[in-house]
Amino acid sequence: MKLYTSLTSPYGRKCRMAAILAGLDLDVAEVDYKAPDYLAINPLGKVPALQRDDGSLMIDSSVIAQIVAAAGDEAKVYPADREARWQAQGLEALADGVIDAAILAWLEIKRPDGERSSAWEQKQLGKMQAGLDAIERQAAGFTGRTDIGVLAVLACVGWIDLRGVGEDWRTNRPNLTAWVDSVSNEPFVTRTAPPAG
Ligand SMILES: N[C@@H](CCC(=O)N[C@@H](CS)C(=O)NCC(=O)O)C(=O)O
Repeated sequence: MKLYTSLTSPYGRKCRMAAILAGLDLDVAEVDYKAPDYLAINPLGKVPALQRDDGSLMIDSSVIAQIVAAAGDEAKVYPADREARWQAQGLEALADGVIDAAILAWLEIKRPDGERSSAWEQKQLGKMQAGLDAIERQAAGFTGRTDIGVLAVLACVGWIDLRGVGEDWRTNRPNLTAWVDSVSNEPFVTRTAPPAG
């Protein structure tokens, strides 16, 4: 299996963290999703994408993470208990939604003056903040967890820090802040951190 991703992609990072926790030595190919030759691999031009050993390509991080984890110690990332798994995947969807909104806000902020919609930017920042508030309400229960939900949360706040989108996510989110700090030296966090700069 080969994972095509950029090293700054939060969705790709979630898959890379899942691989480490499942004990898999995943082949990671760094790609520029804007490069024309990458479109020949993934016509949508998005990362991550997973090339499986049979040559087939799978897209979307929520699918890729499941395939990757299933090749190793799956229970580290996807709880065997059905309800716990649904809860973890629900949290993943929430954190991915926060990333989606944060990326849309960031892209808007980068647009040249005159093309930029302040209303759109504020709408996406509002979704991002509301999603982070919802994550904060669950964060007291994150201790000891390594499932796909908390991995998505880590990828999410890591990307927001990288790009500096909106006000600091730590403000008024003590539980999330304390938990993120508590896992910051774990190998699955440090080995997947986006390159600085
Ligand atoms: N839902 C997708 C989102 C993937 C995505 O949007 N990735 C970004 C990079 S972080 C991308 O490829 N953007 C390029 C584009 O949309 O053209 C997933 O979870 O994999």
